[in-house]
Amino acid sequence: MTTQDRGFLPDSIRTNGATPNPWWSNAVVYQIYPRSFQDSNGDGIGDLPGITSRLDYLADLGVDVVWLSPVYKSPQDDNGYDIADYRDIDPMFGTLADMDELLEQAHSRGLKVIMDLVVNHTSDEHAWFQESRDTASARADWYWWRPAREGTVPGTPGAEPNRWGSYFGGSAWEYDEKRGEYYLHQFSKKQPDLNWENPSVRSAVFDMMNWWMDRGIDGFRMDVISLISKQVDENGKLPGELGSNIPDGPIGPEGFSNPEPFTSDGPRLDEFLRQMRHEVFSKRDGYLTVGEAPGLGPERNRFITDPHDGELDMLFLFEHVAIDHGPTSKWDSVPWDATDLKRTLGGYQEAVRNAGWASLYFSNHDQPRPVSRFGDDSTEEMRVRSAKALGLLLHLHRGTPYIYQGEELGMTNAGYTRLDQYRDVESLNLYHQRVEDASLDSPEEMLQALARTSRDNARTPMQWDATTYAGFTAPYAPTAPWLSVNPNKDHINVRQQQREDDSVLAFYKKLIELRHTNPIVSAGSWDLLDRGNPSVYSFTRTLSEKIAGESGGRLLVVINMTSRSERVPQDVVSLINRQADSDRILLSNYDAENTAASLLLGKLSPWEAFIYRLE
Ligand code: TEU
Ligand code: CA
Repeated sequence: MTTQDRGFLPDSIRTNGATPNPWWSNAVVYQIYPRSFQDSNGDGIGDLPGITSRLDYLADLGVDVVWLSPVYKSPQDDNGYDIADYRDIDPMFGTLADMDELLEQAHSRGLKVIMDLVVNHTSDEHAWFQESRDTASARADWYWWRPAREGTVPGTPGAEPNRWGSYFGGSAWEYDEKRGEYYLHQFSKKQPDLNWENPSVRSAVFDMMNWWMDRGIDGFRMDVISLISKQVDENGKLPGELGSNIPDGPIGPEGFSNPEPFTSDGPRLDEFLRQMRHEVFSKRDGYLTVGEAPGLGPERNRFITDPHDGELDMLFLFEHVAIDHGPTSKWDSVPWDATDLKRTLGGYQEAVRNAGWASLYFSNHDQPRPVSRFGDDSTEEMRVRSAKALGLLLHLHRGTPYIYQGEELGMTNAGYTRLDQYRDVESLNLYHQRVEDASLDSPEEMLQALARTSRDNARTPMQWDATTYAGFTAPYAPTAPWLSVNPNKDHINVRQQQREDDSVLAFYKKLIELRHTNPIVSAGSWDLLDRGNPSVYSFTRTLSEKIAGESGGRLLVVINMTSRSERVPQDVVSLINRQADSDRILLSNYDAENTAASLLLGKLSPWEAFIYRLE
């Protein structure tokens, strides 16, 4: 198969008149976190030659697109989301030549490659920022510089320009001795926010994007792209700044306000994204753009992804990965049930019914592992059943599914019990601030919160086999992996699952194949059943024969989201009409006979999930 025909739907099939049949309309994307995927040189850190050596695995899995988390030159304060040179590869990951080789090898296997684009901020070590520290330089206005509050001593608490807190803890402002002013950083202090108001910043970013597109990449995943336009008053002042006409938001328990209402979905976001489309993508095709969009809801998703509005192909929304978050912080967890997922995922689906497109994800390098979080990893049997159930649930929605490395194995949270096992800047900052500086939590409480929610849960090395370092790096490698391997690599690993027909891996392959071969899965409309049921998630997918001819039809999808048996919902009973024909079961995480029996008895087994062909 060539790159061209992968992902294409037959011409006759339109996605229900909505998005006009782009190449990615039945594609599946696989996210690689390069640090943790495959080490090729024994330094304990994954790298580009390592990824290239595993492309056959990805081709065999059947995915269409690979998204690489950042591999650019970086001091690695936030594992590469702090970029010091956009046009070079960090030596830790390899060279530009290694990147070219990866692209060539991927393309020859029919795989597209998109890179992470991190342009809300750069590293403080980027040449742009270093120059910007000098008020006389041409780049003086490339970042959000502000003086200390009048009547305060610069650099002392309370002298910050406003009260915004950083997402990684502490103030969002850092004082720079050289410039004698503060700069804004929504993330770590080594990630200063770029000033997109300045047209030269925008053209420098678009030049760089064109440079990569010309080099042969197939698009970008755009980091926190919803944050690039900040709300300012008519004098260019940020909320809460001295003399600003816009007040700051409420101050939280840690003494800071949340910048999100003022920095997410700012007044010029659409304008900036259209300009980007025009400057970088308008003369190209066969590419994919996906924007990470904290703070945006389903309606804005519809607008931004509607091709008529000319912005982005799809967005990552956050509502469904916040259903277990407490009211003020992701570190307090609250109970959730299937109705929360139906409300959030369902809300995305309903908003793009007639225009626009959805991305589908449970997992990425920032989220805990879905099988530990939404599934049940307490026994091996439940881990396998629930990993498959969650995969089936997600992949049977309408949109573009994203698989994060290891999700296809049902990899679990890290299970760390000590602070010295963590590496993530967010986790470490938080512990220091909440436990050591402010005594808001006890060490035990914080370790529990980290074990549940830390981003390092997703970042443990990929489990290829059962050897000492899980095949991520050679067992005799001089350096241990940068983050320790989960001991459950002994039984959860690629090699093992490739040998078993009923592994989570084998099940994911079927899900991917189904999206490629069954137009109802990629194009059919989505209709929720039994909205109020807290235990069973069920819906139908329908593709009318008028659009799809023989490929049309209707699928019923049912997922028991608990580790108990549950009654088959009444809606499902009436659709199946007591036929319960095992030949109609397209896929089940039990076997088809078993599922047919469940339907006849009206009782679903724990985490039972299946697709039933109605018409
Ligand atoms: O994440 C931004 C984001 O909104 C998060 O998921 C964030 O990690 C979380 O809210 C913190 O509590 C993106 C990247 O995916 C993340 O890895 C980077 O650290 C961040 O941007 C800054 O570049
Ligand atoms: Ca390496």
